[in-house]
Amino acid sequence: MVVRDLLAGYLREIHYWPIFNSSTNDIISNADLYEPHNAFFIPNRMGFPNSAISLLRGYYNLPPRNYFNGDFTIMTWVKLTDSGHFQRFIDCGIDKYKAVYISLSSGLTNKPHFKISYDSDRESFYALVSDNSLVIGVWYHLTFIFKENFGYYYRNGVLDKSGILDHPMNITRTICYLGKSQYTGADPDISADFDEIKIFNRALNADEIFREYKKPF
Ligand SMILES: [Ca+2]
Repeated sequence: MVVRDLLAGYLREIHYWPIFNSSTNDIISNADLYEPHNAFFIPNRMGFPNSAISLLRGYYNLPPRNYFNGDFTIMTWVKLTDSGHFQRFIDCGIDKYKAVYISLSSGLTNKPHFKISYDSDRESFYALVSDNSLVIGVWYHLTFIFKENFGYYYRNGVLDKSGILDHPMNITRTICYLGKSQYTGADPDISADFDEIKIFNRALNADEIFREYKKPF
């Protein structure tokens, strides 16, 4: 039962960056994080050495892939270590108006902000903005979902916010960052620690998200 569930869960992930043994490789699809800037390996939240990454106004690149092409789920463990104007978790597209981007702060509020811009020369009208600030120095499990025109944001396995979002384009995303904005100059690189980053090519349900949150690693 447990083995079958684990295997089924594993197979539904399309990208998984567990961060361990000083590696930022994607162990499912080889979309290895590369060219780190101001990035360091640190103990994860359980104290295992070299099992999480710390970005201090830093970022990684993600290789070109079609990461988001319909319903999707992206999740991570994250701990903010400083505030920053729209500092990014992920910013991934072909230019800044054709991108999926998730900030861990709307403005300087530390309230997560989720937006998908589609095939235009301006930002999407729609955005999902949490009403609840993340506390600096606290680990959270955050999940962002797109499903049939709606976005959903879960914090520690519990739904925090939902609302209309634009669709992601079905494209190979050639400009893709962990921790960096395409609005260079306006938004600083992030100061945060990350661990256990996963992307699924479908919308996980509430039970599945809670199980991910409860996984002991
Ligand atoms: Ca890890």
